Amino acid sequence: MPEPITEQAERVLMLWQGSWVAAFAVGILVWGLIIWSIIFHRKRSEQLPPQVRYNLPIEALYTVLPIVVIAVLFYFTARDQTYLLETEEPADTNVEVVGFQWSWQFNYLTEPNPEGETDPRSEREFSIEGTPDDVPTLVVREGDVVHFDLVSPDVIHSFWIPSFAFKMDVIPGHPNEFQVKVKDDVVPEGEDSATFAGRCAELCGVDHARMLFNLEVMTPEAYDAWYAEQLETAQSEAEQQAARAEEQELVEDPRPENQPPAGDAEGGTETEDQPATEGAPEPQTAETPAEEEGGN
Ligand SMILES: [Cu+2]
Repeated sequence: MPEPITEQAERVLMLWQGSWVAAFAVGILVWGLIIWSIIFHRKRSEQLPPQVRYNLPIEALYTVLPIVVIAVLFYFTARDQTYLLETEEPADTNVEVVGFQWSWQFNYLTEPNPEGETDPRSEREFSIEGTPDDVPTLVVREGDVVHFDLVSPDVIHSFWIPSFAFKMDVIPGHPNEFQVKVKDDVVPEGEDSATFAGRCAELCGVDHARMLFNLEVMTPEAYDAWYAEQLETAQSEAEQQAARAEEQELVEDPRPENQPPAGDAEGGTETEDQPATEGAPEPQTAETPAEEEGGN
């Protein structure tokens, strides 16, 4: 098992270890009984041993004991599952994870987007998008509560970070969510960040195996600097885009503004009535004086 880097992963590890301890206890009991009967109840003579049946206490025991074992396992599983899917605590960071064929996009949002709306209330601050050749890096801050909204535009993927000891399906049309509390001691002393592996855990097509990403856990100082830098880059990009769009509008504007009145105002019927005359306004001005003349 990889070293858990979230409080939730710690819980998963405990459940896993606890289940093994329970399994071992049952195993030791069973192996002990087998060995005991092999050693102390070997065939001693040709005589058939006394045949017994319907031992009520033993039958009750081996009915009740498995039920107790299962009930205990069930209790801890249900308790931990509830804890792992808890999203009540306000998150410090909100990341919308878009799994697509075949990479990931991480959208940093101002608030969670559990409905997976394409036009969410929450603002998108910036995005990190990968390709199969250019593996993206998801960055989180040490000690943060990080909320993940999982959405897919195409097929089912699975968002898996082994160090979270957790994975969750990314399903088209069915947004999923979970959140983790990153532990405080993830980044080694004297360093700015620690990197972990992430991958898609659901066979999702021919390039499924290339659907990798990195998780970088940064110290608060490093993360804040990184975040500010991302915001700045996103802002200047948005400004550039706006400037480009404005330029384009200036170039394209004269046409759409001149054309619609000519084509739209009088509709198709007018052009059918007067196929020879060019432009609608002219016949209109010609008609009005004619009407006035008729009235007089
Ligand atoms: Cu996938």
